[in-house]
Amino acid sequence: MVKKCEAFTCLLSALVVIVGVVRSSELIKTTEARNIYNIFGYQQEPSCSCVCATPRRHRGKIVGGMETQPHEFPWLAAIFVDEILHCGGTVITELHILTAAHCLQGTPKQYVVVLGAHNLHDEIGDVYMVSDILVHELYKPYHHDIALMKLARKIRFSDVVRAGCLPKIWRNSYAGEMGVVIGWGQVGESEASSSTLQKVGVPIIPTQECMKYYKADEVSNHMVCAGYPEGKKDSCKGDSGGPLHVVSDSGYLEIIGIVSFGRGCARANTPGVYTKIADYMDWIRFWIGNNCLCSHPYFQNAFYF
Ligand code: 4AZ
Repeated sequence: MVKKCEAFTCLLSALVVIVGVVRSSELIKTTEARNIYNIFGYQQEPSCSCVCATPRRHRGKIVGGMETQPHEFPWLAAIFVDEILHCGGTVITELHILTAAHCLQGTPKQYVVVLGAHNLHDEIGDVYMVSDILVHELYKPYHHDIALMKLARKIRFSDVVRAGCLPKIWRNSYAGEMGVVIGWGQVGESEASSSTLQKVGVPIIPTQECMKYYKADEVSNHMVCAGYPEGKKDSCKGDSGGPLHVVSDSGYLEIIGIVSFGRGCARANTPGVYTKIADYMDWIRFWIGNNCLCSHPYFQNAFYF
């Protein structure tokens, strides 16, 4: 009897030691992974099992743009008020839509979010009610134009509904890169909005240069500006709150801006102005709380132009 007990205790101790070794090696692996991320200057995100962005590879209105492939940008949200398109937005967690503060000046029950849509007239996508609105506490036109919507129920992810990738590494400037902006907004300054989703490429210019085209207190370093000197291609009314993308080093689309404002649309020497998301990542992380952001894909060949 005594001997049996000793054997059992031995077995138990051995089990405890084995479990301990396995768990501590897992801990070392995680710590190493963290250190590798830190060496390359990556932010450590609490990431979900999901991967953001899309494996779709399409070559490529908004103003001066072209129709997207259906569901080419499955992170785009259409925000409606009284059944009229009000703004765009981006799915960033299974409960949150990132958009512009100037899009959310009402109460949650006024807004309806539609996901997985392409032609807003033909078919309607998945419909979500809004339970909460979080507008940046320092928002005043045109500054800190960023807000989150919390949906009343979790998003059902699918082939046509998935989260977008937010900036992974903080960047001072995106000047010289081609931005891709999308939306169902007006296809000209005095024209109607588009029923099908449009995309357009707009070159990102230095924010210092952009300040010359606007009044002194309108443009800040927390903004990204994009447009051709001759105008012609731009975001417009109705595109507000939607995403501005660049192709990341690994080839997938990274969402770096939120359509914010401009003087008219597609005018010469009048770039479109976007909220620079990289400057607000801590604000976003704080308000999404325990809801994680999807991991970034390792590599993707994307052809967008
Ligand atoms: C707007 O009124 C608006 N050209 C959005 C973007 C731009 C201009 C106006 C940028 O919502």
